Amino acid sequence: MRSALITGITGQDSVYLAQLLLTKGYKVFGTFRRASTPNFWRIMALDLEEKIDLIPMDLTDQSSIINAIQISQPTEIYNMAASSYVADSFECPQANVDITGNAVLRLLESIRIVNKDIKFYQSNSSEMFGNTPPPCNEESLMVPISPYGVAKLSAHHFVNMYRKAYDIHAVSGILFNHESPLRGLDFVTRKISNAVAKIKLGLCKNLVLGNVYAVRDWGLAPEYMEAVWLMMQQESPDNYVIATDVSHTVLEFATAALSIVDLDIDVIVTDPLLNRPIDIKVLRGWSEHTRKKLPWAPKTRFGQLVDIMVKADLQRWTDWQAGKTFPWDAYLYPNESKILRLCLR
Ligand code: NDP
Ligand code: GDR
Repeated sequence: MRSALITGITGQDSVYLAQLLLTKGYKVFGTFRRASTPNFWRIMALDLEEKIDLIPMDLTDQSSIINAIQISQPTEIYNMAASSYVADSFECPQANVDITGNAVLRLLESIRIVNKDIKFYQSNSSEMFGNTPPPCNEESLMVPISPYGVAKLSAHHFVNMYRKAYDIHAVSGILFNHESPLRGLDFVTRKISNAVAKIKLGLCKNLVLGNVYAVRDWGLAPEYMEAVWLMMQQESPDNYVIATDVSHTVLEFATAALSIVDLDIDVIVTDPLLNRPIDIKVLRGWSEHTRKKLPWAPKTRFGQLVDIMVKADLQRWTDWQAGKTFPWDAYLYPNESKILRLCLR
Protein backbone atom coordinates (compact mmCIF):
# COMPACT_ATOMS: atom_id res chain seq x y z
CA MET A 1 0.00 0.00 0.00
CA ARG A 2 1.29 3.44 -0.89
CA SER A 3 1.54 5.83 2.00
CA ALA A 4 1.94 9.59 2.07
CA LEU A 5 3.14 12.00 4.69
CA ILE A 6 1.64 15.46 4.16
CA THR A 7 3.22 18.26 6.15
CA GLY A 8 0.95 21.07 7.36
CA ILE A 9 -2.28 19.06 7.28
CA THR A 10 -4.25 21.96 8.75
CA GLY A 11 -3.74 24.02 5.56
CA GLN A 12 -5.94 24.51 2.50
CA ASP A 13 -3.98 22.43 -0.03
CA SER A 14 -3.18 19.61 2.37
CA VAL A 15 -6.78 18.68 3.06
CA TYR A 16 -7.66 18.59 -0.64
CA LEU A 17 -4.55 16.54 -1.33
CA ALA A 18 -5.39 14.16 1.54
CA GLN A 19 -8.90 13.74 0.15
CA LEU A 20 -7.48 12.94 -3.29
CA LEU A 21 -4.88 10.47 -2.01
CA LEU A 22 -7.53 8.62 0.02
CA THR A 23 -9.56 8.09 -3.15
CA LYS A 24 -6.42 6.59 -4.71
CA GLY A 25 -6.04 4.10 -1.87
CA TYR A 26 -3.17 5.74 0.03
CA LYS A 27 -2.62 5.49 3.73
CA VAL A 28 -2.41 9.19 4.66
CA PHE A 29 -0.48 10.77 7.53
CA GLY A 30 -0.66 14.49 8.20
CA THR A 31 1.58 16.60 10.39
CA PHE A 32 0.38 19.47 12.52
CA ARG A 33 1.98 21.82 14.99
CA ARG A 34 0.34 22.36 18.31
CA ALA A 35 -1.54 25.64 18.69
CA SER A 36 -3.03 27.04 21.88
CA THR A 37 -6.37 26.87 20.07
CA PRO A 38 -6.80 23.78 17.87
CA ASN A 39 -7.28 24.60 14.18
CA PHE A 40 -8.55 21.41 12.58
CA TRP A 41 -11.58 23.06 10.96
CA ARG A 42 -10.55 22.20 7.40
CA ILE A 43 -10.06 18.54 8.29
CA MET A 44 -13.55 18.58 9.76
CA ALA A 45 -14.98 20.44 6.76
CA LEU A 46 -13.91 17.60 4.46
CA ASP A 47 -14.83 14.92 6.98
CA LEU A 48 -11.29 13.59 7.16
CA GLU A 49 -10.81 13.25 10.90
CA GLU A 50 -11.36 9.48 11.03
CA LYS A 51 -9.57 8.81 7.75
CA ILE A 52 -6.08 10.17 8.31
CA ASP A 53 -3.47 9.79 11.06
CA LEU A 54 -2.04 12.91 12.64
CA ILE A 55 1.57 13.37 13.74
CA PRO A 56 2.87 16.39 15.69
CA MET A 57 5.76 18.04 13.85
CA ASP A 58 7.30 21.48 13.61
CA LEU A 59 9.35 22.31 10.54
CA THR A 60 11.83 24.24 12.66
CA ASP A 61 12.71 21.06 14.54
CA GLN A 62 14.74 18.46 12.65
CA SER A 63 14.14 15.70 15.20
CA SER A 64 10.38 16.12 14.89
CA ILE A 65 10.74 15.76 11.10
CA ILE A 66 12.76 12.55 11.47
CA ASN A 67 10.26 11.22 14.00
CA ALA A 68 7.38 11.91 11.61
CA ILE A 69 9.15 10.05 8.80
CA GLN A 70 10.03 7.11 11.04
CA ILE A 71 6.49 6.83 12.43
CA SER A 72 4.77 7.04 9.04
CA GLN A 73 7.32 5.18 6.84
CA PRO A 74 5.93 6.98 3.77
CA THR A 75 6.57 6.16 0.14
CA GLU A 76 5.88 9.84 -0.69
CA ILE A 77 6.30 13.06 1.28
CA TYR A 78 4.38 16.17 0.24
CA ASN A 79 5.75 19.30 1.85
CA MET A 80 2.78 21.64 1.93
CA ALA A 81 3.76 23.38 5.16
CA ALA A 82 5.10 26.91 4.98
CA SER A 83 4.52 30.31 6.41
CA SER A 84 2.46 31.09 3.35
CA TYR A 85 1.22 34.65 3.83
CA VAL A 86 3.50 36.88 1.76
CA ALA A 87 2.61 40.11 3.63
CA ASP A 88 3.56 38.47 6.91
CA SER A 89 6.97 37.53 5.52
CA PHE A 90 7.84 41.24 5.59
CA GLU A 91 6.84 41.34 9.28
CA CYS A 92 8.76 38.24 10.39
CA PRO A 93 11.32 37.62 7.64
CA GLN A 94 13.72 35.41 9.57
CA ALA A 95 11.03 33.10 10.90
CA ASN A 96 9.48 32.95 7.44
CA VAL A 97 12.74 32.04 5.73
CA ASP A 98 13.41 29.38 8.35
CA ILE A 99 9.99 27.72 7.92
CA THR A 100 9.57 28.26 4.19
CA GLY A 101 13.16 27.77 3.04
CA ASN A 102 15.53 26.17 5.56
CA ALA A 103 12.93 23.60 6.57
CA VAL A 104 13.06 22.17 3.06
CA LEU A 105 16.76 21.50 3.57
CA ARG A 106 15.87 19.79 6.86
CA LEU A 107 13.31 17.60 5.09
CA LEU A 108 15.67 16.68 2.27
CA GLU A 109 18.48 15.91 4.70
CA SER A 110 16.10 13.75 6.73
CA ILE A 111 15.18 11.80 3.59
CA ARG A 112 18.83 11.43 2.63
CA ILE A 113 19.65 10.07 6.08
CA VAL A 114 16.54 7.93 6.75
CA ASN A 115 15.53 6.56 3.34
CA LYS A 116 16.62 7.96 -0.03
CA ASP A 117 13.85 6.06 -1.83
CA ILE A 118 11.11 8.28 -0.43
CA LYS A 119 9.73 10.54 -3.18
CA PHE A 120 9.57 14.21 -2.21
CA TYR A 121 7.25 16.96 -3.41
CA GLN A 122 7.99 20.59 -2.58
CA SER A 123 5.28 23.20 -3.01
CA ASN A 124 7.00 26.21 -4.52
CA SER A 125 5.47 29.40 -5.74
CA SER A 126 5.04 31.93 -8.52
CA GLU A 127 6.34 34.45 -5.95
CA MET A 128 9.78 33.21 -7.02
CA PHE A 129 9.43 35.11 -10.31
CA GLY A 130 9.10 38.54 -8.72
CA ASN A 131 8.49 41.16 -11.39
CA THR A 132 9.83 39.11 -14.31
CA PRO A 133 7.58 40.03 -17.26
CA PRO A 134 4.75 37.48 -17.65
CA PRO A 135 3.92 34.86 -18.70
CA CYS A 136 6.36 32.79 -16.65
CA ASN A 137 7.34 29.16 -17.08
CA GLU A 138 9.89 26.82 -15.50
CA GLU A 139 12.77 28.54 -17.35
CA SER A 140 11.79 32.17 -16.64
CA LEU A 141 14.06 34.41 -14.63
CA MET A 142 13.42 34.05 -10.90
CA VAL A 143 14.10 37.29 -9.00
CA PRO A 144 11.86 37.23 -5.93
CA ILE A 145 10.98 40.46 -4.13
CA SER A 146 9.58 39.18 -0.83
CA PRO A 147 11.28 37.22 1.98
CA TYR A 148 8.77 34.45 1.29
CA GLY A 149 9.70 34.42 -2.41
CA VAL A 150 13.41 34.31 -1.61
CA ALA A 151 12.82 31.40 0.78
CA LYS A 152 10.80 29.49 -1.83
CA LEU A 153 13.54 30.05 -4.39
CA SER A 154 16.10 28.58 -2.00
CA ALA A 155 13.75 25.61 -1.54
CA HIS A 156 13.51 25.26 -5.33
CA HIS A 157 17.30 25.18 -5.63
CA PHE A 158 17.61 22.64 -2.79
CA VAL A 159 15.15 20.34 -4.56
CA ASN A 160 17.11 20.57 -7.81
CA MET A 161 20.40 20.12 -5.99
CA TYR A 162 19.31 17.03 -4.00
CA ARG A 163 17.89 15.52 -7.17
CA LYS A 164 21.25 15.81 -8.91
CA ALA A 165 23.62 15.23 -5.98
CA TYR A 166 21.84 12.34 -4.23
CA ASP A 167 19.51 10.97 -6.88
CA ILE A 168 16.47 11.69 -4.71
CA HIS A 169 13.12 11.74 -6.54
CA ALA A 170 12.49 15.38 -5.60
CA VAL A 171 9.83 17.39 -7.47
CA SER A 172 9.30 21.15 -7.45
CA GLY A 173 5.78 22.39 -8.15
CA ILE A 174 5.74 26.07 -9.09
CA LEU A 175 2.16 26.92 -8.27
CA PHE A 176 0.38 30.14 -9.09
CA ASN A 177 -2.36 31.35 -6.73
CA HIS A 178 -5.06 28.78 -6.07
CA GLU A 179 -8.13 29.36 -4.00
CA SER A 180 -11.20 27.65 -2.61
CA PRO A 181 -13.86 28.03 0.09
CA LEU A 182 -11.22 26.60 2.45
CA ARG A 183 -8.72 29.40 1.71
CA GLY A 184 -7.43 31.29 4.75
CA LEU A 185 -9.08 34.64 5.44
CA ASP A 186 -5.73 36.40 5.14
CA PHE A 187 -5.70 35.95 1.39
CA VAL A 188 -7.40 38.46 -0.83
CA THR A 189 -9.86 36.16 -2.63
CA ARG A 190 -11.32 34.71 0.54
CA LYS A 191 -11.22 38.09 2.23
CA ILE A 192 -13.35 39.37 -0.65
CA SER A 193 -15.82 36.46 -0.75
CA ASN A 194 -16.25 36.58 3.02
CA ALA A 195 -16.78 40.35 3.14
CA VAL A 196 -19.14 40.33 0.15
CA ALA A 197 -21.31 37.67 1.82
CA LYS A 198 -21.38 39.62 5.08
CA ILE A 199 -22.24 42.89 3.33
CA LYS A 200 -25.06 41.18 1.45
CA LEU A 201 -26.51 39.84 4.71
CA GLY A 202 -26.13 43.18 6.49
CA LEU A 203 -23.33 41.97 8.76
CA CYS A 204 -20.77 44.56 7.66
CA LYS A 205 -20.62 47.64 5.46
CA ASN A 206 -17.36 47.73 3.52
CA LEU A 207 -14.78 45.63 1.73
CA VAL A 208 -11.41 47.08 2.73
CA LEU A 209 -8.55 46.29 0.36
CA GLY A 210 -4.95 47.30 -0.32
CA ASN A 211 -3.45 47.23 -3.81
CA VAL A 212 -6.49 46.52 -6.00
CA TYR A 213 -4.46 46.81 -9.22
CA ALA A 214 -2.28 43.76 -8.50
CA VAL A 215 -2.78 41.09 -11.15
CA ARG A 216 -2.83 37.39 -10.28
CA ASP A 217 -3.44 34.07 -12.02
CA TRP A 218 -6.09 32.37 -9.86
CA GLY A 219 -7.13 28.71 -10.10
CA LEU A 220 -9.12 26.24 -8.00
CA ALA A 221 -7.07 24.49 -5.28
CA PRO A 222 -8.44 20.90 -5.50
CA GLU A 223 -7.71 20.83 -9.25
CA TYR A 224 -4.13 21.90 -8.57
CA MET A 225 -3.71 19.02 -6.13
CA GLU A 226 -4.51 16.59 -8.96
CA ALA A 227 -1.55 18.04 -10.86
CA VAL A 228 0.63 17.72 -7.76
CA TRP A 229 -0.17 14.02 -7.43
CA LEU A 230 0.44 13.45 -11.16
CA MET A 231 3.86 15.14 -10.97
CA MET A 232 4.90 12.63 -8.34
CA GLN A 233 3.83 9.65 -10.45
CA GLN A 234 6.16 10.46 -13.36
CA GLU A 235 9.18 8.23 -13.85
CA SER A 236 11.73 10.99 -13.37
CA PRO A 237 11.45 14.07 -11.17
CA ASP A 238 11.03 17.50 -12.74
CA ASN A 239 9.86 21.08 -12.15
CA TYR A 240 6.30 22.03 -13.14
CA VAL A 241 4.41 25.31 -13.39
CA ILE A 242 0.73 24.98 -12.42
CA ALA A 243 -1.43 27.88 -13.55
CA THR A 244 -4.52 28.79 -15.55
CA ASP A 245 -2.40 31.06 -17.80
CA VAL A 246 -5.08 33.75 -17.43
CA SER A 247 -4.88 36.66 -15.02
CA HIS A 248 -7.08 39.37 -13.51
CA THR A 249 -6.77 42.31 -11.14
CA VAL A 250 -7.86 42.18 -7.52
CA LEU A 251 -10.43 44.81 -8.48
CA GLU A 252 -11.86 42.49 -11.15
CA PHE A 253 -12.16 39.72 -8.57
CA ALA A 254 -13.94 42.05 -6.16
CA THR A 255 -16.24 43.43 -8.87
CA ALA A 256 -17.18 39.92 -10.01
CA ALA A 257 -17.83 38.85 -6.41
CA LEU A 258 -20.04 41.87 -5.71
CA SER A 259 -22.02 41.41 -8.90
CA ILE A 260 -22.94 37.84 -7.89
CA VAL A 261 -24.96 39.30 -5.00
CA ASP A 262 -26.11 42.39 -6.96
CA LEU A 263 -23.90 44.83 -5.08
CA ASP A 264 -22.01 47.76 -6.52
CA ILE A 265 -18.29 48.49 -6.17
CA ASP A 266 -18.99 51.57 -4.06
CA VAL A 267 -18.67 49.35 -0.95
CA ILE A 268 -14.94 48.96 -1.70
CA VAL A 269 -12.65 51.07 0.45
CA THR A 270 -8.90 51.12 -0.09
CA ASP A 271 -6.52 51.43 2.83
CA PRO A 272 -2.85 52.16 1.99
CA LEU A 273 -1.88 50.48 5.27
CA LEU A 274 -2.74 47.19 3.57
CA ASN A 275 -0.16 47.77 0.84
CA ARG A 276 3.07 45.79 1.05
CA PRO A 277 6.53 47.40 1.11
CA ILE A 278 6.88 45.96 -2.40
CA ASP A 279 4.37 43.91 -4.37
CA ILE A 280 4.50 41.90 -7.58
CA LYS A 281 2.54 43.81 -10.21
CA VAL A 282 1.50 41.00 -12.54
CA LEU A 283 1.69 37.22 -12.23
CA ARG A 284 0.57 35.04 -15.09
CA GLY A 285 1.66 31.46 -15.73
CA TRP A 286 2.68 29.64 -18.86
CA SER A 287 2.00 25.99 -18.07
CA GLU A 288 2.64 24.49 -21.49
CA HIS A 289 5.34 22.09 -20.23
CA THR A 290 3.02 20.73 -17.53
CA ARG A 291 0.07 20.36 -19.89
CA LYS A 292 2.23 18.45 -22.37
CA LYS A 293 3.82 16.18 -19.78
CA LEU A 294 0.87 15.49 -17.47
CA PRO A 295 -2.71 14.56 -18.34
CA TRP A 296 -3.84 17.77 -16.66
CA ALA A 297 -5.41 21.12 -17.46
CA PRO A 298 -7.37 23.44 -15.17
CA LYS A 299 -11.13 23.26 -15.66
CA THR A 300 -12.51 26.02 -13.46
CA ARG A 301 -12.48 29.46 -15.00
CA PHE A 302 -12.17 32.77 -13.19
CA GLY A 303 -15.91 33.55 -13.04
CA GLN A 304 -16.73 30.08 -11.74
CA LEU A 305 -14.06 30.33 -9.06
CA VAL A 306 -15.46 33.63 -7.79
CA ASP A 307 -18.96 32.16 -7.83
CA ILE A 308 -17.94 29.05 -5.85
CA MET A 309 -16.22 31.14 -3.17
CA VAL A 310 -18.93 33.78 -2.76
CA LYS A 311 -21.72 31.19 -2.59
CA ALA A 312 -19.84 29.14 0.00
CA ASP A 313 -19.40 32.19 2.25
CA LEU A 314 -23.01 33.24 1.76
CA GLN A 315 -24.06 29.78 2.91
CA ARG A 316 -21.81 29.95 5.97
CA TRP A 317 -23.12 33.30 7.12
CA THR A 318 -26.73 32.38 6.31
CA ASP A 319 -26.33 29.26 8.46
CA TRP A 320 -24.81 31.38 11.19
CA GLN A 321 -27.74 33.77 11.11
CA ALA A 322 -30.10 30.79 11.34
CA GLY A 323 -28.39 29.80 14.58
CA LYS A 324 -26.58 26.74 13.24
CA THR A 325 -23.09 26.12 14.55
CA PHE A 326 -20.17 24.89 12.50
CA PRO A 327 -16.40 24.92 12.87
CA TRP A 328 -15.59 27.55 10.29
CA ASP A 329 -12.72 29.93 10.72
CA ALA A 330 -14.86 32.95 9.93
CA TYR A 331 -15.95 33.47 13.52
CA LEU A 332 -12.47 33.37 14.86
CA TYR A 333 -10.73 35.90 12.65
CA PRO A 334 -10.04 39.26 14.32
CA ASN A 335 -10.85 42.66 12.90
CA GLU A 336 -7.97 43.27 10.49
CA SER A 337 -7.56 46.89 11.56
CA LYS A 338 -6.57 45.54 14.98
CA ILE A 339 -3.55 43.82 13.46
CA LEU A 340 -0.80 46.42 13.47
CA ARG A 341 1.54 45.44 10.65
CA LEU A 342 4.47 47.66 11.54
CA CYS A 343 6.44 47.15 8.33
CA LEU A 344 3.55 48.61 6.37
CA ARG A 345 3.43 51.86 8.36
P1 NDP B 1 -1.82 27.34 4.23
O1 NDP B 1 -1.30 28.61 4.80
O2 NDP B 1 -3.29 27.12 4.16
O3 NDP B 1 -1.19 26.11 5.07
C1 NDP B 1 0.14 26.13 5.49
C2 NDP B 1 0.37 24.97 6.45
O4 NDP B 1 1.71 25.04 6.92
C3 NDP B 1 -0.53 25.01 7.69
O5 NDP B 1 -0.95 23.70 8.00
C4 NDP B 1 0.42 25.52 8.75
O6 NDP B 1 0.08 25.12 10.06
C5 NDP B 1 1.70 24.83 8.33
N1 NDP B 1 2.88 25.39 8.99
C6 NDP B 1 3.24 26.68 9.07
N2 NDP B 1 4.36 26.81 9.80
C7 NDP B 1 4.72 25.56 10.19
C8 NDP B 1 5.78 25.03 10.98
N3 NDP B 1 6.70 25.80 11.54
N4 NDP B 1 5.82 23.69 11.18
C9 NDP B 1 4.89 22.89 10.66
N5 NDP B 1 3.85 23.33 9.91
C10 NDP B 1 3.78 24.66 9.69
O7 NDP B 1 -1.16 27.18 2.79
P2 NDP B 1 -1.75 26.62 1.42
O8 NDP B 1 -2.46 25.34 1.68
O9 NDP B 1 -2.42 27.70 0.69
O10 NDP B 1 -0.40 26.31 0.62
C11 NDP B 1 0.27 25.06 0.75
C12 NDP B 1 1.70 25.22 0.28
O11 NDP B 1 1.72 25.66 -1.07
C13 NDP B 1 2.52 26.24 1.05
O12 NDP B 1 3.85 25.78 1.09
C14 NDP B 1 2.44 27.49 0.20
O13 NDP B 1 3.56 28.31 0.42
C15 NDP B 1 2.44 26.88 -1.18
N6 NDP B 1 1.80 27.66 -2.21
C16 NDP B 1 0.49 28.00 -2.08
C17 NDP B 1 -0.16 28.70 -3.09
C18 NDP B 1 -1.59 29.09 -2.97
O14 NDP B 1 -2.02 29.90 -3.80
N7 NDP B 1 -2.36 28.54 -2.05
C19 NDP B 1 0.57 29.06 -4.32
C20 NDP B 1 1.94 28.63 -4.35
C21 NDP B 1 2.51 27.95 -3.34
P3 NDP B 1 -0.87 26.05 10.99
O15 NDP B 1 -2.27 25.74 10.57
O16 NDP B 1 -0.54 25.57 12.35
O17 NDP B 1 -0.48 27.47 10.75
P1 GDR C 1 -0.25 36.37 -2.71
O1 GDR C 1 -1.79 36.30 -2.28
O2 GDR C 1 0.50 37.42 -1.99
O3 GDR C 1 -0.24 36.45 -4.22
O4 GDR C 1 0.29 34.98 -2.20
P2 GDR C 1 -2.72 37.36 -1.53
O5 GDR C 1 -4.10 36.87 -1.75
O6 GDR C 1 -2.28 37.60 -0.13
O7 GDR C 1 -2.47 38.72 -2.36
C1 GDR C 1 -2.72 38.80 -3.74
C2 GDR C 1 -2.61 40.24 -4.19
O8 GDR C 1 -3.71 40.98 -3.66
C3 GDR C 1 -3.22 42.21 -3.15
N1 GDR C 1 -4.16 42.71 -2.14
C4 GDR C 1 -4.40 42.14 -0.96
N2 GDR C 1 -3.93 40.99 -0.41
C5 GDR C 1 -4.39 40.64 0.81
N3 GDR C 1 -3.97 39.48 1.35
N4 GDR C 1 -5.29 41.42 1.51
C6 GDR C 1 -5.78 42.58 0.99
O9 GDR C 1 -6.58 43.27 1.63
C7 GDR C 1 -5.32 42.96 -0.31
N5 GDR C 1 -5.60 44.01 -1.13
C8 GDR C 1 -4.89 43.85 -2.23
C9 GDR C 1 -1.86 41.86 -2.61
O10 GDR C 1 -1.08 43.04 -2.42
C10 GDR C 1 -1.35 40.95 -3.70
O11 GDR C 1 -0.82 41.72 -4.74
C11 GDR C 1 -0.45 33.78 -2.37
C12 GDR C 1 -0.08 32.85 -1.21
O12 GDR C 1 -0.92 31.73 -1.25
C13 GDR C 1 1.36 32.40 -1.34
O13 GDR C 1 1.63 31.41 -0.34
C14 GDR C 1 1.58 31.82 -2.73
O14 GDR C 1 2.90 31.38 -2.88
C15 GDR C 1 1.23 32.85 -3.80
O15 GDR C 1 -0.14 33.20 -3.63
C16 GDR C 1 1.39 32.29 -5.19
